[in-house]
Amino acid sequence: MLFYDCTTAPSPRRVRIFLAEKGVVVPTVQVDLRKGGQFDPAFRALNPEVTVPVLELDDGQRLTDIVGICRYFEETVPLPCLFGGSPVEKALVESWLRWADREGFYATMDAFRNSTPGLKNRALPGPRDYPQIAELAERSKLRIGDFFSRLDERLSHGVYLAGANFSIADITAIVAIDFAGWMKIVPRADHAHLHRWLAAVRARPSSGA
Ligand SMILES: N[C@@H](CCC(=O)N[C@@H](CS)C(=O)NCC(=O)O)C(=O)O
Repeated sequence: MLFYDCTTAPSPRRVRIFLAEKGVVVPTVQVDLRKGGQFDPAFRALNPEVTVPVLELDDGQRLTDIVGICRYFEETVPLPCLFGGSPVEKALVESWLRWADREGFYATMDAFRNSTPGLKNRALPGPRDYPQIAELAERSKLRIGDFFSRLDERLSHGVYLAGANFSIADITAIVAIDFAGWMKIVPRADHAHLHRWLAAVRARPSSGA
C-alpha cells in the first residue's frame, strides 16, 4: 500500500488527520504540487485527475477521492469510528460531512484558487486549465463567513459537528478553517461555540498531521 501525499496541501491533510486518529501509518510518497509534481508522466499515469491524495492498494487498485480513501480505512480499521456508529449517527455524519465539504472546503478552495496570483490559470485542480473568476473569489469569501456563522450555531447544540463524537465531518471543517486562514479569513471573536470547538479539535494530536 502506498499513499501519495503533499504535506502543504489541504486535501491530503484530511486523510492524514483521519489516519492519525485511527493510529494507522501508511508508507507515503510526497508529490510536490508547487513544483508541478502532479503533472509528472508517471503520476499522471497513476491518477489522470492529477490530484492528491491517492491511495494505491496492494492489488494495484487506486483510490483518488479523499472520502473514498477514508471510507476504506473506516472499513478496514473500524475503531475509533469516524463515520458514525448507529444508523442515525451515520446519517448525521454523512450530512455534516457533505455540508462541510460543500459550504466550507469547496467555498474556500474557490476563494483561494480564484484569487491567488500564482494560480492564474489553475482555478480548478485537474488536467484542464481554467482561468480565475474574480467575482467567484469574492462570492466564495462571503460564503466562508456564512460557513463560520452556521458552524457556530450548529456547535451551540453539541460538542462536535455531528453530535457527541468526533468524526470525519469535524476533520473536514478544521481543514477548511485552516485553509481559509491562508487568506487571513478567520472566525469572528464572538463565535464562542466555534472557538470552544476549535480549541478542542486543535488539542487533539491528529490536528498536527
Ligand atoms: N479528487 C480529489 C481532489 C483533491 C484535490 O483537489 N487535491 C488538490 C490539492 S488540495 C490537488 O491535487 N491539486 C492539484 C493542482 O492544484 O493541480 C478529492 O478527493 O476531492
